[in-house]
Amino acid sequence: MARWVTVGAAQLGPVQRRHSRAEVVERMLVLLRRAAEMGCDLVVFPELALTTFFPRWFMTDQAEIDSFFEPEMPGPATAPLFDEAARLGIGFYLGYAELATDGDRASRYNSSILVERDGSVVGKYRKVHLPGHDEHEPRRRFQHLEKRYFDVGPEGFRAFRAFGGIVGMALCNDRRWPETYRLLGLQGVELVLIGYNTPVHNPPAPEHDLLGNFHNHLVMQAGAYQNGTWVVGVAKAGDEEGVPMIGQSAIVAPSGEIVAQCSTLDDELAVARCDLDRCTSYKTTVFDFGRHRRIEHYGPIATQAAALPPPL
Ligand code: ING
Repeated sequence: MARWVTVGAAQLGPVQRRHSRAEVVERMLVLLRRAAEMGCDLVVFPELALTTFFPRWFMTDQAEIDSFFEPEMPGPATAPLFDEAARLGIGFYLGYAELATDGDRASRYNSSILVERDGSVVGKYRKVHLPGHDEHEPRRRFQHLEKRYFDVGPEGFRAFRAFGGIVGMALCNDRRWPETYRLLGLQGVELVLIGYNTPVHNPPAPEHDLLGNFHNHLVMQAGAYQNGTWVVGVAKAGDEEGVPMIGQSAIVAPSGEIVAQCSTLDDELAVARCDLDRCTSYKTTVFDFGRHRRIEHYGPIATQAAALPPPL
């Protein structure tokens, strides 16, 4: 028996600072309608899909910074996306900058939301692994100030029942950390959705640049196989404000094989029919955690709360 979910990886090309949310949502609606024609149940959009990747700039004016955030989801600019998706009977994952207020206290997260086919909100994720730096580093060709503009997500990694299976979310740098997949894997996850904005050049380690696309797929393929789950990684790609970003959005099977991939740096939809039951042959054999995983024998490091590597 199979549990089919037809998934569309809805890669976006560059979003420039001059592009309005309405223009971006219009581009997303084109991909959503194409996904409907191709029988998709679920469409995955990138991280921070609604605006340009603003952490590339050092800003001090809070009003300017907050212009990149969404105080409500859906809001006026995104309601058309929610409405059309519900009309088409398609669920979606959307990455966006969340401005959350609790009384007079404001928190700012790099977030994603998961919406079911009936338009109901299944869950929200707030990014844990914030890369980059928090102070201006003028020697860099561009900044990466996620640590400055976002708070660390307090809820961690949660899996949700949706689309006939168990679905988890992550964002961009999260995909590089094995803990992301394992914490979802320990919840039985069968489909991990990850939007990303990844510059080709990483200023602290230019020697890695040539391997950017390799590392992108390496981490998602490993995470998929080692936890017996589908993984969908979706880029905002191309040259944004003079900063080239990788594409190669991909749908990865629990075997670790890439079954669909984007091949441009523009708006592009890659589609795959995903049988969630393909997770079973990994979760019940090589990665049967109950039978084979021995955390009680991994030594003291495994049980320490903050297992930090020794300083270099
Ligand atoms: N971006 C990047 C990512 O983890 C990065 C940061 C770039 C890390 C290049 C390593 C190399 O894909 C975000 N937004 O996390």
